[in-house]
Formats: sequence, C-alpha cells, structure tokens
Amino acid sequence: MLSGVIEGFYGRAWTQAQRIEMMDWIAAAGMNTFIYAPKDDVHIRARWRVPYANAALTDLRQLVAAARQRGLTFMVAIAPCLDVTYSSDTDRARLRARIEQLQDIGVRDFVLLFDDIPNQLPEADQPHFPDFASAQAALANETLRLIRSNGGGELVFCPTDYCARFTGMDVPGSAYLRVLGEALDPAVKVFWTGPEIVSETIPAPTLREIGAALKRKPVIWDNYHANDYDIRKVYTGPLDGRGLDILPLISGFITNPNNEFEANFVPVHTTGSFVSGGNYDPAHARETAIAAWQPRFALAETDENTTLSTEQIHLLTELFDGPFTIGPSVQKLIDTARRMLSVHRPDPADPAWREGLAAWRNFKAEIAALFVGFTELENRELFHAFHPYLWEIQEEVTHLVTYLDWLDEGPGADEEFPGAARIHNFYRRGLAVEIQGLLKRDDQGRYHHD
Ligand code: GDL
Repeated sequence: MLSGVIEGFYGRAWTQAQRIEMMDWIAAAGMNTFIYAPKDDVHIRARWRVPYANAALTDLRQLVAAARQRGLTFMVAIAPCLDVTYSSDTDRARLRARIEQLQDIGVRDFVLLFDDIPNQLPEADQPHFPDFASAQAALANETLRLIRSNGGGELVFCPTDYCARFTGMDVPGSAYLRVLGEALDPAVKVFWTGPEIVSETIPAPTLREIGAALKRKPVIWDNYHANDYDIRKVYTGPLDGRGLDILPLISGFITNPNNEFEANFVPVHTTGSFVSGGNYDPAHARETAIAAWQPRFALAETDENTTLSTEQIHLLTELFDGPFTIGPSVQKLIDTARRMLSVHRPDPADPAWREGLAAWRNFKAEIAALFVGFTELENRELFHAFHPYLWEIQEEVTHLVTYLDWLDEGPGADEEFPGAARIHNFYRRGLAVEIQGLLKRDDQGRYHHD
C-alpha cells in the first residue's frame, strides 16, 4: 500500500531542505512515498507545457536521489487540467515530453491531477469524446503506457470529482466516476479525499461505494491536516476520525498536510502509526509523537539539551489539534467557560466559579510561558510555524480572562465591560471581519440577517 505525504497544497511551497527532511520523517514513520505536487510550482499546472529549466531539474534530481537513499518512492505531479485539449496531438506530445524529461532525471512514478477545475468537457474535445471522464481516462491510459514503456512505475490519477460532496453525495449515481472506473486502465490508481474535501470521518461503507464505482480501491488523499484554506488555522494534533477498518478498502493513504512544514511532525508521525495497522489510538499516538518531536524544541540560549517541556508541547498540540477538534483538556476549559458565562452576573463565591476562574488564570499563564518559550527556540522555522497562531490565542485568552476577572469583581447588573478606562476595540478588524458582521451565524452555523 502507498503511504506517505503529498506536498499538494496551495500557498508557499516547502524548501528543498524541508522536502528532504520530510522524507526522513516519512521513512521514520514507516511510510514509503513522497509526492511532489505543490500548487506553488507553476510548472505543474499553469505552465505544464513548458519544459523544466535546468535549475529546477537539478533540484528534482536531488529529490530523486534523496528518496532512493531512504528507500522511498518519489512521485512527481503534472496537472494539465486548466487548459489541455484532450484530443490535441500537440498537447499530448507536450505531456509526453514533460514525462520524458522527468524520466530522464530518474523519476519513475507520477501523479496526474485534474482537481479544482470545472467538471466539463472542453468544447474543442466534444466531437472526440462522449464525456469528460472518457477524455481524462484516455490521457491517463496513454500516460501509463508511456511510463511502462520507459521502465515502469506507478500512476495515480486525481479525478475532478475527488470527494462525495462533488457528486451531490451520490457516488453510485455519478456517471463521471462510473465511466472513469470502466475506462481507466486497472493499473491506474485513483485519489479520493472521502465524503468531503476535508473529511471529518471516512467511514468504511463510503469506501466500499467509491471502490465499486471506480472498480478499484482508492488511494486516500487526506486533507485532514491541510490548512491552506483557512489563514487562522494550523493542525498539529494526531490523525483522527479514520478507523482501521478502512485499511483493507484502500490502496494507499497519503496525507496533504499544513503549509507550515514544522507543524507537520505529529501529523506525519501519527499517520504512520495509523497506516501501520496496529492498535491505533490517537491519544497514545499523540504522546509517542511528542516524545519524538521534543528535540526540535531546543532553546537557543542554553545548552542543546534544554527544550520546551513535554507538557508544553502537549499543550501546543491541544491548542492546534485538528480541523474538527480542540485538544481534550482545552475543550474542557471551553466547556467550563461556557458554563461560567451562562448567567448574567455569576456569584463569585460559588466554588464552581472559583475553580473555573483558577483554571482559566492558570491556562493564561501556561499560554504566556509557551509564547515566551517559543520566542527562544533555536529552530526559527518551528517558531514561525506557530507564532501568528499562538499570538492570536494569547490575545483571546487574555481578553477572556480579563472579562472573567471583571465579573469576579461583582459588577452591577447594568455595568458594562469594558468601562471607559479600558481600550475596547482590541478585537481583530478588517474586511473579513466586516463581511462576517453582515451576516450573523447561529449555533448550527446557518446565516441570518437582522
Ligand atoms: C483541494 C486541493 C488541494 C488543497 C486541498 C485543501 C485536493 C485533491 N485538491 O481542493 O490542493 O490543498 O483542497 O484546501 O484536495
């Protein structure tokens, strides 16, 4: 089974050194594949017709060698999907030329991506193919033949409808997927992100469904830890929401993680634990990963052996846990604060209030210490990976505790916070906040206007 990482996100790509280090992480996590597919490399998508220049080829050649040294499969993406004419001999020749150029430097395995485009057969192709899926399958099969004729290798194809959401949650009814399943050479593997682009869970029955439509077990392209779609999020907790019962139903599990390279240690480590098929438990996997991650948290001003504490790193992973979860102890604090704020003027003498307030004051102190500790890290990339997010959390926690402290002073029923003496416009502003303010969201996340 393919397992590993795809550098497949939008936004700033990783550096060459980071890619090689990522290969170390993949190998250490017991996985076998690194896929080079940054949307940031314009040669993959917009400029797919233009051959790579020598400097880029030198870098790619270095990645081929680094993967080989570590016993990993190294795959390179090509995504002609923005403007290819599927029936054009010239375009097909250009695709062939790109593949051959990469084969010349030792790349054997490829991914062919058709994601994030309209599901529509281009007009120029309409006389030549009955539908979009047939056109894409023809190009993929031709690419596979080329790969085979030049020594062999894998081809993984990313369909335009790569999750159930894009089929209107009707995978068995999707003509597009059915035609792909029939027309694609059985040796071509196919990516699937699950029910959604970012799937909270990937239930086994949904994989039986897609497996039947595609006539093959899909390769999961997991966007669980991807954060390119939300500038306020980073995910550094363990993989969750995927059961071991899916492993027999897939032919690969590849994660597309955070843009911030350093934030991906626990995601990659725990993805490795998950695919190994043992007794995967996210809580346990988190602790094992933290222990392996800790040496990266060396402090700059002391001897090399001083790092942030395990507890601090644990807190970090809980603050920025996953797209659908906050770490359990932080979630408990949120629940406590919600209870504390459920009455207009709480009784400061109430033991539950006192306990909750102490917990929040303590949390604020822990965050402050973590924030300061981060500024002192030797590894500046690691610092930058979290700094803006930590800053925001520290701000918000401080505001909340300031408010709780004010309530603790027993203000009158008609007193307001903040009083005139306090700066009150400290919350984030800007266009996005203005737009959010136009439409209020209810508890279910539905929008309403007044
Ligand atoms: C996508 C893109 C991917 C991006 C991710 C998360 C796939 C197949 N394609 O739509 O490049 O990083 O969502 O935003 O997932």
